[in-house]
Amino acid sequence: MTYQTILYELRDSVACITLNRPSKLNAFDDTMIAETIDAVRQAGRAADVRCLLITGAGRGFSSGQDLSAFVDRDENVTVGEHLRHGYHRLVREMVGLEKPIVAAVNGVAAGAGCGVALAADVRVASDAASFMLAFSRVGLIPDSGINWLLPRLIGYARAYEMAITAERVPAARAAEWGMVNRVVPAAQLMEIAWATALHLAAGPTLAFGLTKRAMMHSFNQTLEEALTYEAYLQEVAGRSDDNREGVGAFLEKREPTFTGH
Ligand code: LHQ
Repeated sequence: MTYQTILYELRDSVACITLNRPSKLNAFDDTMIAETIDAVRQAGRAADVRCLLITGAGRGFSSGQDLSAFVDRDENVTVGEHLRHGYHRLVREMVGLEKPIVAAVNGVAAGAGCGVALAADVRVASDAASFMLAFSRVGLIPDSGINWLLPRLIGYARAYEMAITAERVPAARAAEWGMVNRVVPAAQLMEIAWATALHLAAGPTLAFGLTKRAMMHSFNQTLEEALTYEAYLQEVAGRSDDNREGVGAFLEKREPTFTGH
């Protein structure tokens, strides 16, 4: 698929998606939603991709739904259908992707753009970035999985307050709250985000994928269920080349070379 609204680049086992509608702070129109879903799927299917990096072109990460495109939409499509057909599929693809996703949050992440950032696994934010649940400004509730993802990251009180005030939360406060993993100077963001993604891509990525599955499943499990599932997944990891390599490297006092198998 040739993309019009995103860039897709592959470098040393890292696929990078750049949301690319900078004049609208990378607001999502239907094309950008469809292309981002397709690119995440492509990264999932490609055996040579072991980590996904996602960022925005220009000064924003994403300002969420393109409101002008939404006003001009086919009126037979309800908001619920728009979500089910678009953002829900995107969030499911990201959360279900058994490869780590690094979001390089370069600027404002608002509305559904915040949801996309939250659906990544590791957020590296520029000191110029901010997070905003813009929904209530247009009389809506948070969507794109935010009601599920955000209280789990920062707790109900902060998440609910972000939703009802729609205030911009600067990167430093977001880090303090546990919404981002680290904040870096804007000028170094992409260098650090690429280094993070390349480092992860050289790791035991089968185990990284299984860890994501175990932790995501745990949210809906009892301790007993989580222990059972964890033992099952560890059987899978325990049969991997990476497990053999990791143990061998430790005993031989050398650096391991992981393949993701
Ligand atoms: C935009 C947008 C935008 C279009 C900036 N659309 N043009 C799901 C299902 C169904 C329905 C609706 O929504 C959803 C999910 C959602 O995401 S709802 C929330 C939608 N997003 C928003 O409400 C955020 C709207 N944007 C803003 O409040 C501001 O742009 C923020 C605070 C993000 C950034 O402010 P500034 O840094 O001051 O930038 P700006 O406002 O000047 O924006 C730059 C340009 O981008 C500007 O265009 P212009 O032609 O005047 O230069 C904006 O109109 C355009 N833009 N966001 N979402």
